Amino acid sequence: MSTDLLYLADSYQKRATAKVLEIGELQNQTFIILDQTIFYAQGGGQPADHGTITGPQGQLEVSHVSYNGGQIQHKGKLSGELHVGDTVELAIDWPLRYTHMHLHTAGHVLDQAVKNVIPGVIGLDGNHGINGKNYVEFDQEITADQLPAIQQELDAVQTAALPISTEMVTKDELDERRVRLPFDLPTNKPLRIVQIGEYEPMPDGGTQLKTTAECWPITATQIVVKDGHFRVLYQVTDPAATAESGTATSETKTKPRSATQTADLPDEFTAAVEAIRLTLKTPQVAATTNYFGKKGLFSDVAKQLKELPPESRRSAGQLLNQLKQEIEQTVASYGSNQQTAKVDVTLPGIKPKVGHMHPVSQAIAEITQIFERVGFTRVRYPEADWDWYAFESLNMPKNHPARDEWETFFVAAEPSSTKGKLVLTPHTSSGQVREMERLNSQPPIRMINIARCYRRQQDATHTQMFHQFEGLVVDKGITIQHLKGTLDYFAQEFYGPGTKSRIRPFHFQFTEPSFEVDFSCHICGGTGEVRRDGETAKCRFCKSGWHEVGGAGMVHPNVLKAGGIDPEEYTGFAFGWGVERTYTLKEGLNIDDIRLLYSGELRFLEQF
Ligand code: FA5
Repeated sequence: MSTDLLYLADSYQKRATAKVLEIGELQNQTFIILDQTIFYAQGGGQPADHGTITGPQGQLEVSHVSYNGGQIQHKGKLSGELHVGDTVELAIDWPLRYTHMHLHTAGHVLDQAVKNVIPGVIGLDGNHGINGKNYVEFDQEITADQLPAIQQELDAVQTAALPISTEMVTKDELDERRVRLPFDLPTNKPLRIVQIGEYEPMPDGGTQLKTTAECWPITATQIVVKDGHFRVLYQVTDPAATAESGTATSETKTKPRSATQTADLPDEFTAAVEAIRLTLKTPQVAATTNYFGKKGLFSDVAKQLKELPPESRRSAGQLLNQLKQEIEQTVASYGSNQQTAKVDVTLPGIKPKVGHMHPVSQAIAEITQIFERVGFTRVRYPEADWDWYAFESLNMPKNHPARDEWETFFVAAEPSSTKGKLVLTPHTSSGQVREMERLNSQPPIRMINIARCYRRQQDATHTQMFHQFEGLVVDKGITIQHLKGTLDYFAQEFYGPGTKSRIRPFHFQFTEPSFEVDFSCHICGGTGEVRRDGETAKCRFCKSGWHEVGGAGMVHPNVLKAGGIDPEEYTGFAFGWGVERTYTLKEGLNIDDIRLLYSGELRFLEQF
């Protein structure tokens, strides 16, 4: 019988009752298997929980928990007796677990922050506190000068107060939902996905916080290259502990002081030492914990010394001396460990006002995910770019009348001798030739370029600054069918099943043939008619059954040539739509003036 993992449904459960299924001895320790548990078994980069399992005649001090073929082994020191069939009370060491949750969620937030800075990067692995190491490992090069940008994204995700939700899934459901699996999934554990806000869901079996607003501040500290992969190291800082001591961070409290001290020590010993270090983080916990008494935490771990192999004892002794000093210094700085902090628990709490991502940012995140799931790479190009990229390379030579429609803002800057004047990009099509250049004119290209655009326009459906998203696919044998398939896919993913796309002939200089793209209206289901007061009436939302969102077409041979690609060998399609326009057509939004999105009116924005 496998152990029911209660922590998967509720990471905040601190106590539970369970039945003992099996008891045994392993490496001088007792292990217990239960029918259900709140103890997290070490894995996925998250350390095991500690705590107690108490029965009618005895108690197990749990110092390690591991996953063993569907069953959870709770290992530790038994005092008294426990028997198969006993009903036992489980209590986890909550401050330790809560710190692990902060480290774990921070790892996921960091993963997303790095993806926001470096489109297309893949997270390969992570460690969130085991042996005091906190990092997320990526496949692509990340340099130290990208740390400030990563930090900015980390701060933004936290300020946005994004909800963190989890959901149990089967392997087939993961495939159906096209969840990207960057690493081999364990086949012997239940599968769960975690989702932060609208970001791409990730497979995850650990314990998570409920919102990014709850996260302790996260700092990306360093980039380390390991076996050709790039690790972003991070730490979290408990604001309560910092306020008291000015120094407490996951790094200072969980990182072993020197690699030589822990290299040859068993994981369980270093994990026990790290667990004690974590208790030092929170003043209330450190001030009330028994470290040196008979059943004290330090005394307990010190007793393990004689059970270690002789060659490890020297470094274990050094580590214990260091830990002892840390405990003494910390406890002295927090006051006597007999004194509890004076807190008036009757005072009402102050509920901080939390924000969320702007609706346009939410839409951008969702659009990005939809395209990334089918192999597109998100890119960004300059907002102020040369005339060559915005017009000339797109088959719109100087003085061509087609340029008028883009009502362009010119930048008062020195023109480039080869690429012309500097303009505020009036459309994301300016990224097409840049993407071809980035890939050294070597298809396949699957680009999704989402960026701010600028035009001298202002009314209920136009703003001077707006966003577009541009798709560009170039490869051998690309046809209109691929374009139509992509449009249908996006329509159903963004607006829901049943939404259809339609293309109508149009003209753009940079595509041939060119189309305008419409999506069917969700109110009338594409018919243009609704039943009102028992009568058939015109749908007021679309008036025709369809909404126009932007343009598309097959990439013009001259554009391919401008990007150094042979149009005889390759073909491609492109599309470019307004983010605001596409978003406001979503069911239930009822936004009839897109200028409201940029009004800064909180009463409006708080609704999304
Ligand atoms: C273009 O900008 C083309 N670059 C699209 C394209 C790309 C065609 C690739 C073919 C291949 P257009 O000017 O129609 O096309 O703009 C596309 C969409 O951007 C519009 O349908 C609208 O949704 C949005 N848009 C344009 N101007 C504004 C504006 N001032 N405010 C808000 N949205 C705008």
